Amino acid sequence: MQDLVDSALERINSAGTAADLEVVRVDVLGRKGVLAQLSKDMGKLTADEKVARGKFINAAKQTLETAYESLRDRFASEALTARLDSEWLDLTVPAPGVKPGALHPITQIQWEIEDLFRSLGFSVLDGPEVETEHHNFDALNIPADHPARDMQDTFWLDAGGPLGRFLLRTHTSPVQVRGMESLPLPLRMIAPGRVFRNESVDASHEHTFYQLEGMMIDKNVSVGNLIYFMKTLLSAIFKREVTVRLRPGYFPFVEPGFELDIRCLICGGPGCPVCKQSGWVELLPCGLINPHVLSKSGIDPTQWNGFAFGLGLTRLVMMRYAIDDIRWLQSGDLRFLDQFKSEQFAQ
Ligand code: FA5
Repeated sequence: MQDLVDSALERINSAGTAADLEVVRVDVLGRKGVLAQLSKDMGKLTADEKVARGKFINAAKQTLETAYESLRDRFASEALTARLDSEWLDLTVPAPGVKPGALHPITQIQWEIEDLFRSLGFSVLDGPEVETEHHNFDALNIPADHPARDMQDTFWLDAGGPLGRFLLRTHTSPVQVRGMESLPLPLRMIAPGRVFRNESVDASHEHTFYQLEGMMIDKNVSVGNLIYFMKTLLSAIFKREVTVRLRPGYFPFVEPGFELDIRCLICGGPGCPVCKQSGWVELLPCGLINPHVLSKSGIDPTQWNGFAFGLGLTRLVMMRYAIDDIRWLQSGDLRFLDQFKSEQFAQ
């Protein structure tokens, strides 16, 4: 009997593959296998012999099953390892056909200007794109019945609060008000961001574009200070001489107010669709802060004054890279965007 068990064990241990082992399992442990043979003549045995045979069969069963299971598990683990090796995937390898992205040219220039103004002691503020009527208009000296509201038609929300209805901000100037509410005096701040207007789109006008607001409040701020900062900004961005002109401009929140225009860098002056054939592009309206605006935000205009400007950031990017149509900037067209990669990686 022991021989039978030994040779069954030998057969199990010498199975070379999972398939061989399965055949052996049926032969040895199956219904007609060794164990079944050992039980075959049980009926002819005495009671004591039956007990001894039962014990023997149980021990044999355990030995054979243990040998079988350990070999079965070994084959399974080897199969799994082989499969993992063959299907091994390096998740860090870039997928074929996916090109690394880059910062949008507006973001690149915005960051450059932020760095410049930080170096001049300005804080960089962020404001909400969904604004209150108070911050976007009233606090800037543009009450509900003022014609200046027509210059910036926008998208109104049904909801509102104690500070009036909500709207998509038409300019970054509301962040001036938020700056006056939150920063101690004297203050220097800039606020880049996205603004929205309900207007027809053409080569130089978008419904959604970027501005960069700037404001300085101190004692005895002059137009000379304002012009100094505007010139510093333009020469840092263009890194060359650009022709500008300053002319009076009307904005209810500055007095006096100016329009700073840049000689069109697309056509160089003779006229094109970007400059509406005028040779000049409106870029940087600015002025000294209207005393009413200061007092509306709780600042004493007899003690403090300041300047503010509202750079057309999207237009500045157009001028810097000679982009002849503003619509390229929001097109998401990779043929356009790819051109700005090398510039970014060079920095
Ligand atoms: C304003 O938005 C004022 N808040 C600017 C200001 C701030 C004046 C502080 C004084 C003191 P304006 O509507 O002109 O002004 O817009 C400012 C600049 O944004 C323009 O010079 C122009 O460069 C840009 N801009 C205006 N409308 C568009 C448009 N639809 N698409 C692209 N750029 C525009």
